[in-house]
Amino acid sequence: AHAAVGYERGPNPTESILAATRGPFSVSDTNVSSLVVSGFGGGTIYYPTDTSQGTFGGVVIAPGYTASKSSMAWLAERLASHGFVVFNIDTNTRSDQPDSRGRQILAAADYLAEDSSSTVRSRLDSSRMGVMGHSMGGGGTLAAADSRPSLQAAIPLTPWHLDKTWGGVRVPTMIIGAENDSIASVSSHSEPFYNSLSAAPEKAYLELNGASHFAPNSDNDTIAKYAISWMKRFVDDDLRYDQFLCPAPGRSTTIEEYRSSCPHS
Ligand code: 9J3
Ligand code: ZN
Repeated sequence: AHAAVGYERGPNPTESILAATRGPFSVSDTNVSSLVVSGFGGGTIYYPTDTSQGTFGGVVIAPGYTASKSSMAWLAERLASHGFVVFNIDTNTRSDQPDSRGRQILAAADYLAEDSSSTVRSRLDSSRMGVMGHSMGGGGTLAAADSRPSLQAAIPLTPWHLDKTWGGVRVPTMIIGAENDSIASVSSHSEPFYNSLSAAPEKAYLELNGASHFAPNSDNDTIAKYAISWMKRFVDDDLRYDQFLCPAPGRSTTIEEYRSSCPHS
């Protein structure tokens, strides 16, 4: 046990709470039309209905090449149900490249903080934001973290980027790769990205056993467990989630390998 030191929201976490398809918070959502925003393609904001526990950290999620927000909706809603305001975005065009996706993630974070509805903004602590994305959206997640060190956490999912060196990133970053990814192979993408994160205060690399590039596009309890734990640990400073991150989990039916900067201080 320890004194509360961060922004803990929700009950003491357990394996079964993290394994369920929905967390403890009821979630509502609101669509943001591309016609009323600039710098990204609109999206859906998922937010906890609860107003009794204070504000929640924010998370922006971007899709991959040719994909829309529907590809990440499962994770956006699941993450929100653990106590985050989550903006699952579309990009301006489905062919936007990773650096553009990174700028769009930041534009969406700014929209969330400054221009979203009062219902959303009253629930959001905009000083605590994290970023995520799939594939080229994961490359964009690295780019966003690189250009905005005030972000609290980043999670590139089977990320794809031509730039393999991210030594400028100063944001706690968990990279989730997939062992059998033939589009963004871990040997050319996730692993060099992870190895290059020399300035990240904390980092982790989770490789999904036997998984493909598209594992992040449908319900995946392993992605959910570790992504929720990383956001809780670093967006909320919620030390109750350390138990799921450190000591690093070993190889299992779902985890091919896990590397990290444990213990996270
Ligand atoms: O966002 C992605 O799925 C990127 C992978 C890709 O298609 O890269 C080839 C140019
Ligand atoms: Zn590996």
